[in-house]
Amino acid sequence: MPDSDTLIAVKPEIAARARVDAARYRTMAEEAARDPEAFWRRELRRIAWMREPTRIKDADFTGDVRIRWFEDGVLNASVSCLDRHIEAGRGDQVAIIWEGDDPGTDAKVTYRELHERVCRLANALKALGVKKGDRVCIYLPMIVEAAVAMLACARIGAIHSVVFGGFSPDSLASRIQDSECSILITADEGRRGGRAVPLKANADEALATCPSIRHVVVVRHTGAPVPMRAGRDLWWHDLCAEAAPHCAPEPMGAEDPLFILYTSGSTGKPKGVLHTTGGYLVWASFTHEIVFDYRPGEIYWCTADVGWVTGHTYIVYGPLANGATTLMFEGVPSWPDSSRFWQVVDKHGVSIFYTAPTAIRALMREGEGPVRRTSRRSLRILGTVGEPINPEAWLWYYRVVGEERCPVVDTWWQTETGGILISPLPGATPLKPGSATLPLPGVKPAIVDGEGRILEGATEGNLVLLDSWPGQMRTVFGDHARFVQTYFSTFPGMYFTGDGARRDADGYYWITGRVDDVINVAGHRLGTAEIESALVAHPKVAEAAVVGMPHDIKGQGIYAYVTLKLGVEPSEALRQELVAWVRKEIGPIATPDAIQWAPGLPKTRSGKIMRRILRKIAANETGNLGDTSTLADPAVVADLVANRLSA
Ligand code: 6R9
Repeated sequence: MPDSDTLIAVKPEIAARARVDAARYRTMAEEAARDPEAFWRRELRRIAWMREPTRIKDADFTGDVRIRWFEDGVLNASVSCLDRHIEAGRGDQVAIIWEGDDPGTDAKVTYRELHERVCRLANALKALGVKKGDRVCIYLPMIVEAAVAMLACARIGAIHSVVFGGFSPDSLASRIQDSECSILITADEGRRGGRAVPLKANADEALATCPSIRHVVVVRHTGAPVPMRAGRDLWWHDLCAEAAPHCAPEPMGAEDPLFILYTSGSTGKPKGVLHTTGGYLVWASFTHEIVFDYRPGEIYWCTADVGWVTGHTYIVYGPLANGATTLMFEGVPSWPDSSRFWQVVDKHGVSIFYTAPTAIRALMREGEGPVRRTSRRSLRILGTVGEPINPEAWLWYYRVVGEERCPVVDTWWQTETGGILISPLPGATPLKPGSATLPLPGVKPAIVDGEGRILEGATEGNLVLLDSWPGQMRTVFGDHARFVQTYFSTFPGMYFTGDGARRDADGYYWITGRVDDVINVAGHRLGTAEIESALVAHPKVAEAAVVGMPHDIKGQGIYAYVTLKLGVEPSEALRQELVAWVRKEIGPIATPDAIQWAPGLPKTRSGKIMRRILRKIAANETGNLGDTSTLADPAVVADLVANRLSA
């Protein structure tokens, strides 16, 4: 069994026909660093422009922070994703393969059909009064309409804000309120693992507190009866049937917003990460092509949900900009059985497969049987994203799923980065199980110590980026000060990722996980502050502190310390009540794995909760709690240690 520093050489058969081999990677990285203007002036031509930009880059990470790319360019993202493929004679190629939750259901949509569906919805939205710059919320299951809705917004210059279908009515409402969306696009129900997800019912509950919403456009998906409020709610198919099948694309400045996507941080409510049109699309297309070595005709499958950034960039914008056939899967890996992923790979002849470590770990637990039952001959490239992958899971993916034939690209990036920043390239980079390896051309990572000093060579510390890349987020919607504060104040002049990383003697990066109060549960990013505020909103809870704990499948689990109000007795019933409460407040992804009753929380004399201690107790590292001398009441810790849960 090779250890995690094993080097797996680039496969000659992959390198021979790869878009980027080792020599080409070196040339690209060297040119992008030496003359970024020339490099990006060439690369920007990979997408369609109405007016090609002459200004390339204008970025400053100091002061007010200004990030602009291709500023005088004019384009429409939907043209790159649709019209130009039709103009190039590829209108009959399949753009989207949809695989339903139920193995018997699927659909194929060509570029020509997708174009028409997008134009019809775009016209329908216009008829509802949606204009350039307006915000449209999309709360849909993994169905083709989700991609249609995103592209229809792009077509008319509306800013989409997709909210993951697993979020609760409250979470949906706060996102709609923050960006004052005027339209909500949803469905009667979603379907996952044989169960219905009541999207319209959730939406109705959310809308009680969302006065900005004028209309709700409802996709009939499962056909379940749902109440429709007269004057407000409209059926998608009625609107689209009446709308014209052609819609002129709105000319957009490269720096006009394309979308907002909410993501959790270490403090406060989720932030509306804002991405703009030109730079984002160039980055999506560039990275999708080089990281997955995409070539025309291949079937590409990213298993993420469009509610997350991975779905935005690597199900919709990147693949469609590159004229790929992208697969959208409504279901889950374990249903009807844990062979499902590989059955879908065989059914549709998938060449490139991109998923999350948590799914790999869950499937690994089921053994090799469900994988071996399938052929998987079509697979060429495997990818992972969302959280650190342990070498054991990496090797299982490489050996069992890919039969040592397919390079595994471990892609590190964030909602904020718009696309992949650190990743192997299949034809260029020798692999090390568990390492995201090297930065892509044009990406300038560094590791800094607590004081922001750049550390050289093999080292470990905080991961920062020293310069801008086209796909970088531009601001927090409606709150630029928060953008500057969150990302550029910890280490002035640098973008701080919130992640820790190690760099080995070969210059390879190993992401060690978040160093802030963000936890990563099954690849879903959650702020501990959000879960805490949900807990303290319960009438019986006085105080709560939430930390991540190691979890075999999910990477991290949620461990909550809860202090009850005076006179309230802890009980199993109350524990269950609190679990259900958090699920209702945020959504099932925030379900606490453990709730420990805490008579008090360890605090400094100034009242700050010492999370370092709470993390160690949750991880059962109680032999080494570090310095506790600044605690206001050291007895609290002894109680927490004595009563820790082994969840
Ligand atoms: C794309 C996405 C971002 C956070 C990021 C990091 C973790 C993502 C990773 C990884 C180790 C990888 N993360 N990819 N950690 N190796 N290959 O996941 O965006 O939801 O914003 O999460 O996820 O901690 O900071 P997002």
